[in-house]
Amino acid sequence: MKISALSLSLALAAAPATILGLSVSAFGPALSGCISTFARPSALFSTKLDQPTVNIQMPSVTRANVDLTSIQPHATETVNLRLPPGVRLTGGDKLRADGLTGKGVRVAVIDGGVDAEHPGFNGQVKQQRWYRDGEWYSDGTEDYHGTHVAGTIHMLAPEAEIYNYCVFETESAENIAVAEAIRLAIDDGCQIINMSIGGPRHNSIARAVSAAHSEKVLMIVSAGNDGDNNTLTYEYSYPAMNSKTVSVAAVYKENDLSTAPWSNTNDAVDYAGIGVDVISFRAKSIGYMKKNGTSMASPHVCGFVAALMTKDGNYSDIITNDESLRTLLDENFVRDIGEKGPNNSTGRGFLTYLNETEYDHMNETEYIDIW
Ligand SMILES: [Ca+2]
Ligand SMILES: [Ca+2]
Repeated sequence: MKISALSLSLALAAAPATILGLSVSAFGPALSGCISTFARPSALFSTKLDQPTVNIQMPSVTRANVDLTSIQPHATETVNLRLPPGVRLTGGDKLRADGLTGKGVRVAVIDGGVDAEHPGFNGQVKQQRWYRDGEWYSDGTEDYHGTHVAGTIHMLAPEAEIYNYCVFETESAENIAVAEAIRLAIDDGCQIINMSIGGPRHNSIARAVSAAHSEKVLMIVSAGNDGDNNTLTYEYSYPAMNSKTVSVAAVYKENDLSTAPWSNTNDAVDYAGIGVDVISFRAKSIGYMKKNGTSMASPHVCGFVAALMTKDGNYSDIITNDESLRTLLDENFVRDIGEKGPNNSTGRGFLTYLNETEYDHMNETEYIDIW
């Protein structure tokens, strides 16, 4: 049976409260324990099949009434990207201004296929492995999960090299594909891995995660979309629950970064990223699309960390493994959400390169107008 990202999205649309259970049944009992992606349809809790896409034209540099001074393309970019709100709230503009562009950093995107030809990537998708039968970016249903995820990472770390490992649309069991992809990413010299995927605990993946951890490869993982809007109940998803990975919850841009009701809550959640109405690249065309999910929150954190890891930057020597990363983030780049201190829905809080003043300014005045 063919596995694809949107199979899950359809299952999500049908009954978002039981995502993982449904994803298993959707993939058939023979594949129980399967891994799924964590995108959600745009309309929350919709019971019908929604197209999770809002197509947005590529920005024009001459657009009226828009201050473009802070959103000029990076020197190496051939396309004038307009940085989306989530990227800007995470500090995308400031990272670029400070020269933290991900140069010298290799990021693994274990996901669906990425449309490497999308002009927004500016050629930074350097390698694609595992699957190359038919169109990389298409599963025939316009889900385009991998391209969207990789796009967010790229916009935060425009000079990072993206290595794409396609673990969907394979004919084999995808758990094995994920474990294999993690090992390939280690061998390929990736320093950080984004996994906007998840499922029940699986030994092959746990072993691969341990291998990556001992090789000091950072792993940023979506917390999962199984949330019941109750922080006191736990929803489990792996490899996010694995203590060797960084688990990322989804929050809204609005209302003081309130938690998305479907974002998993548990004591393994480490941080939060923007995961609602996230604008990123749309495969198969020049442009953008909007998606929801912890799938979209994780790449904000991954891209941010990749930027911090910029070779010869201020933080490249500090981030040497998972533990040093957490210490750096906790001491410098966390914006607490809700009750003071860590909690089950957003962990230690929202990660951003902006200081409090800059964040408040961006939040109140800048980011929303340009879209
Ligand atoms: Ca819960
Ligand atoms: Ca808190």
